[in-house]
Amino acid sequence: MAQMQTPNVQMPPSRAFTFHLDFEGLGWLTIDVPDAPVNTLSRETLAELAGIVTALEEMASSGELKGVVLLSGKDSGFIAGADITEFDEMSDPGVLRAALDRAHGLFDRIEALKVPVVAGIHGFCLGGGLELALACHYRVAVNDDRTRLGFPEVNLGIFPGFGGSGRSIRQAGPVDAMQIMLTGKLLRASPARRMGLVDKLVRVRDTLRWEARKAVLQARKSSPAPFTKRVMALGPVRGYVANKMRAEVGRKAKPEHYPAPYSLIELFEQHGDDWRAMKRGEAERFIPLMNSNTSKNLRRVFFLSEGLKKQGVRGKDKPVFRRVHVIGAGVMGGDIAAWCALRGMGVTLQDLDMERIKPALDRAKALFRKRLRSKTEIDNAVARLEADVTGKGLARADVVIEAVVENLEIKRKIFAEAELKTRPGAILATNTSSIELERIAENLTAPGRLIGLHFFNPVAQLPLVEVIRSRFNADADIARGAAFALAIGKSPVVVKSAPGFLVNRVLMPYMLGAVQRVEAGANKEQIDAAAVAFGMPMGPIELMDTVGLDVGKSVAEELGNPVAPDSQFARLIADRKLGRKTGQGFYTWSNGKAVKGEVPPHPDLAGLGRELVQPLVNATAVAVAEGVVASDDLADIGVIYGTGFAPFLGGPMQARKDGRA
Ligand code: T1G
Repeated sequence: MAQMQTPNVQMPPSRAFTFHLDFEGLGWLTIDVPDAPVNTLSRETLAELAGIVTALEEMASSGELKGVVLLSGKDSGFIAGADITEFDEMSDPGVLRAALDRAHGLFDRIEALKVPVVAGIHGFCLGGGLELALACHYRVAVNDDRTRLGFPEVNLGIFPGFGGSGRSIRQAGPVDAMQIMLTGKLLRASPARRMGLVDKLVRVRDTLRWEARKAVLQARKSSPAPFTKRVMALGPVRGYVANKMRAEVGRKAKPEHYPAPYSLIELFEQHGDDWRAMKRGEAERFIPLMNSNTSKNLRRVFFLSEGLKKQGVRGKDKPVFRRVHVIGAGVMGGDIAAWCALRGMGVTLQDLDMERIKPALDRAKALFRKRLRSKTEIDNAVARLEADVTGKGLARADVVIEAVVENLEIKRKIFAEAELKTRPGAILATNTSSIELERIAENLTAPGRLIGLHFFNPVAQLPLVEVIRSRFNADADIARGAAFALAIGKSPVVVKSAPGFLVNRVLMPYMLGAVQRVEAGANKEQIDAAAVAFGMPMGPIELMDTVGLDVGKSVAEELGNPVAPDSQFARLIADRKLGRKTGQGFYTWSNGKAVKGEVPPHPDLAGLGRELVQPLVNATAVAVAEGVVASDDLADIGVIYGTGFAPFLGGPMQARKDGRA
């Protein structure tokens, strides 16, 4: 370790930064925001950095300073971005503009320092953190599985506001840079290096310092993107590229719902060939976006999702889960087993014979190939998922998840056996979507061991797991269930054991209401288009076909809304036209897609959509009132994560409060 020198220039006091000058004249600047799990750039932290940069400028001028290395002192990573908790208090455009101008000025000064400034990156380097790294002259990153770089701002209804729009284009070229800003996609170190956002990779964090030191002493500078990339932002090509980006974004988000990506594309269209102009143009667009309803709601959704992480058991009592035994190798059981194996668990998948288990293993392999990069990782995941016809995995399991047919007697039998064969601390969980837990658990010796872990189809896409609580469960049973859901990267929402729990309970009236309109002669394409115009990810009729009309019927009956025997719905079921899985339901399905006709014109499609979701909003309010879910916030995040309900509206309860649903 280089011994420390006392700089001739006095460093200002700082809570978030430490600095020392070594015998070679290298300044080692470490950010470690106190009492926080991750580093974020609050106004206070940025003000401290500004004072430090003033001292660095003086030391560089005096020749005392040969270069600066910026590192993070946190294990979690480099910097997670600007401090989102401050955004609501900066709603005044003048306050926000001044804050942005200060940040821009500060980052410009860092870039203008007369000595090399090198960023050493490990773990998260996101948003404003990546923008700060891009203002440095050179970037070294640890090439391991924890390093992630990116601009998640678009998930908050904004886009990079500290100069990152221009600097990322300068480094990565317009197409790649815009792609990661428009999608919020996070990059591992190696792709970030290929893209030009990072200059050098090291294998482990310990060598960051060494490599960064070399970069300073050799005065290495990052190269801007080559002309072959930059050409995509020149002249008429830029307009063409901008339209392609607009079309791509339009496939997932409407401008009236999510203005940020469209505003960023306009900024690119205006200044994409001049990164400094791009950077200068950020603030006037950033400010209205930050104050938009969409951004306020998306920030709330972010903090609600962060709050879900606290539902598990944390700290020293945090349980460790290694082995999962899944009973039932159907679509849900197989996909739950595959997901657990993907997330590192050892999994045994039980069913009556190999013929039933093999399709699930095949689907799992396809998921591993899609989500994992190297052959080794794929092979390891495959090895973690074992067929288990005899159920030998029960005895070693930390968690048992039953996902068999919705038959009460079969479930009771399964748990009666599981209770005897599993270790006392093992979690017993059912993935039932409709049977109240009490009826499954009541004959067990320890009924409190049984909880619900209700996953959503497709398991690999939908983050929500409803952790179902029966009257037999203690808080600890539920906390362990939530901890397991978090351990496999899911978002747990605790829900009381009541018909339909939360998501099915609110979805069903919405879907059945739409079906009734179609039965009364409404056009199904128009109904679905209206729901999407409102902000749902998919229309209710297409959703019913996707879920399966037979499943819809059984959940409807469970909720006391039986399907009328003389209805088109009942006739479709009678004819085994069950939706996507049989190729025919309300729609004809081809290659997994609903074949849709033209949407008849409607004077206020979004207004019709708002009418359609009323049953969903009302059912959510009733679920909260009945204590099925503990609060409006948990209902909102649960419905957003379980149904894709318009995140830009903040969920059904927030939308109702805002008079938008
Ligand atoms: N601001 C404030 N708090 C933050 C934060 C942020 N940017 N990022 C994380 N936290 C808090 C989080 O609420 C939680 O707090 C703790 O830190 C993280 O613990 C100008 C404007 C980084 C992937 O959007 O995605 O930069 O609940 O358990 O699971 O262009 O946090 O513990 O009290 O979540 O390992 C852009 C958001 C900001 C990143 C870590 N950056 N953060 O997840 O840890 S906008 C983001 C995350 C911006 C500039 C713009 C995740 C994480 P608490 P954790 P984790």
